[in-house]
Amino acid sequence: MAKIITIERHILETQKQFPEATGAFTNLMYDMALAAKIIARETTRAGLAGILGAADDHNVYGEQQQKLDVFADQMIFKINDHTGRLCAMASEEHEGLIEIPPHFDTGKYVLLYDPLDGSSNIDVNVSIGTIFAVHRKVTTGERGTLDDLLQPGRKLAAAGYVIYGSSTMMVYSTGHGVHGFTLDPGVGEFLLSHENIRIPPQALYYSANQGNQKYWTTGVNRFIQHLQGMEGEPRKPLGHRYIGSLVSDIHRNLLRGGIFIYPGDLQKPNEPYGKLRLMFEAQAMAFLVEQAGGYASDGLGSILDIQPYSLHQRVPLFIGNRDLVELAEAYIRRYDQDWIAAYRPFRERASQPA
Ligand code: P6P
Repeated sequence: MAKIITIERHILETQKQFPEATGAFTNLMYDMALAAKIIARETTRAGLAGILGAADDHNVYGEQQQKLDVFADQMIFKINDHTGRLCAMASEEHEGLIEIPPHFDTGKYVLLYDPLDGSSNIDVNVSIGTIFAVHRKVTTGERGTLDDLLQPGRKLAAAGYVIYGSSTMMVYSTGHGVHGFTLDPGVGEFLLSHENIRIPPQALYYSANQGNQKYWTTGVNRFIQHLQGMEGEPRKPLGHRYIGSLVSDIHRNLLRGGIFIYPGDLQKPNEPYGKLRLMFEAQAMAFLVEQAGGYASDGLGSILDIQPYSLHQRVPLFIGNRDLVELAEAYIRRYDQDWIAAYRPFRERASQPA
């Protein structure tokens, strides 16, 4: 019979090999696993809310029915605010830093999270996800500050995502490989199902919203046509798969090989940076994909090397098989100097004098 490995056992076993992986990670990952189980339960019921929820939009427990992303956001905060492991948090649903309540102890990590990414897909029963990232505290005060949150992805202590799909999976890394756990609802435990995920060397898919094609830059357009076997070096065309839920698209490409792109464009010349958020989506996914042997870029260079200047800053994202992401960079360097000139100041803002 195969070994039954829970998240706790897996981290304890990892700890033996890497002493610096402290017990705090076990607890932090468990906190996120608990949040995932509770959110999973709510997402599977979401479609029923209208039926089960009373006319005054209270659910069967008499609780005020909340939008699922608000519920997820509050759930993650409440599970983490009192543990003494964190000195600050930040959420895609909140404009600024989220303080640890003054009556709780603080710790040496900060948590950044997108509580329910792709939540517009809930009503049509498409899988959605939670994304989270953990940085180490770098400031000396007791409570965290923006400097503890706005760190480059290269410094991440851990990151992960939960995918609420045909099954609920939690995928995370503490810097020693990427590992996937599948929720056994009967036991209420996440069990190791995908140890040491490595992106397959041959990509099968590309993921892009073709509806934006008219706005894509020349380099991006020619890169996509190359993936379709119609431009540049002859190649077998890649299949096109696009769910419109970042976690689902990247998870599939991680397991099967592929590239996801959400490029910047010049539709609005003063907003050349695309749609996805660096601190709540791109950094965590870039950390995970690089840990699995892939690569993530904003078109100019690694997402993990970007020094953030704002919690909600947006970045273009090319993520997946390294050879394809680097090819995208080459197409952009060759054909998109005008876009690069418009975007570069945003990428380098943090290093400019305030
Ligand atoms: P579009 C969901 O809203 C999201 O933030 C990601 O999960 C997803 O990859 C992207 O936006 C989809 O954006 O413009 O293609 O609908």
